[in-house]
Amino acid sequence: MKIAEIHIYSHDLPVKNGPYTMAKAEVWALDTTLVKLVADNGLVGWGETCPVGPTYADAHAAGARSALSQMARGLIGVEVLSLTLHRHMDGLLNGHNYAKAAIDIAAHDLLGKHLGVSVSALLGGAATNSVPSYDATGVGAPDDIARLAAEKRDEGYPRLQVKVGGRPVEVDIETIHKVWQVIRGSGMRLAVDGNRDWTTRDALRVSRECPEVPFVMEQPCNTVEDLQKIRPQVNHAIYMDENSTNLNTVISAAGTGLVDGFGMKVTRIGGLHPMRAFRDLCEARNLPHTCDDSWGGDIIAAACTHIGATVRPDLLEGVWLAAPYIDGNYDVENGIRIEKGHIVVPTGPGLGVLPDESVFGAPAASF
Ligand code: 0XW
Ligand code: MG
Repeated sequence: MKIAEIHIYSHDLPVKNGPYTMAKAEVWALDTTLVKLVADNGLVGWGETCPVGPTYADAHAAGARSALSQMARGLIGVEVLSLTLHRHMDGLLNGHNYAKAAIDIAAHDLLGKHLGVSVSALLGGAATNSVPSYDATGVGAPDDIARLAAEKRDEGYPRLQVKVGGRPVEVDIETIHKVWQVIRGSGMRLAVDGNRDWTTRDALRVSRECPEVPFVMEQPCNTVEDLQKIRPQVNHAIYMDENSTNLNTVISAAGTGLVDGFGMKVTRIGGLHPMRAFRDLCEARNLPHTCDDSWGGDIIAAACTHIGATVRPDLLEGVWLAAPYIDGNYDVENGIRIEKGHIVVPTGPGLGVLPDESVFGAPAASF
């Protein structure tokens, strides 16, 4: 089965009850990119990539479409096999994992449909039919975030990620204490995500002033060097998110014991093929991790859910989706939904989600 056509779409996703606020970004609407691969046997596969604004990572919406257009002609006629496709893409364009991920996801969708199996089966087999999600609060006032924590606890979320940074660190410390008062004893796990904003001075202070709160410190500072500096000095577990840009960084971070786990994005690492290797490396080192993406609709949500379902359950920190911030679904019947803090794994074939493509309008480019 070979790639016969590639269509690239752009679609606007306004943030429900926006904005969504992180330390380094405030977003009101996201511009997602969808890829439709048509195979020479007529089968169709879908992929998606949606950077959460232009400052969260080395990624932006127009960049995704531009990188996809750069590679598209060279991918026509290539066999739909994930390793083959990745080697081809790397021969056409250096880097730009987040764009390559859309092709990779569409190829997995196509392969699953071709073989009549779900993407989780292709990825080694689902360990569960329902994966845990987690709620990620925006950056907000301590009392508001504590109120939200109580709501999410009662809704059934097993984990909460509180966003911090971009303001005096005292307010972050107050937020952490107030949230812990609310969720303590409930079994809800807590991550505190600085989204690269804290200085190492701030991170050390937070760890020192919250000794009784067992949170995971997620991407507190900007660089790997910052993490190396605070690592021997903090009492909290450290997870790497934004810095884990490819398998090479992951191998170094895991192999040197720099981190205790990862917040991982399927598109940042390049799609489901590298994500599978990431999953296996983490399992070999007993490192927990998430299987998220930064934003996007049903297609990327299905991809995250399928890979999440294959992770050894005690190592899966959760699958974060933008679904609660998006009105409607691309696939009204089988669209991905979070209920009681969990997501039902689609049964397939492929991703198990069939978008109504009239929602996306005419393609931005076709090859
Ligand atoms: C909470 N997320 C998974 C969603 C936003 O894109 C940011 C991200 C993170 O953990 O940094
Ligand atoms: Mg994060």
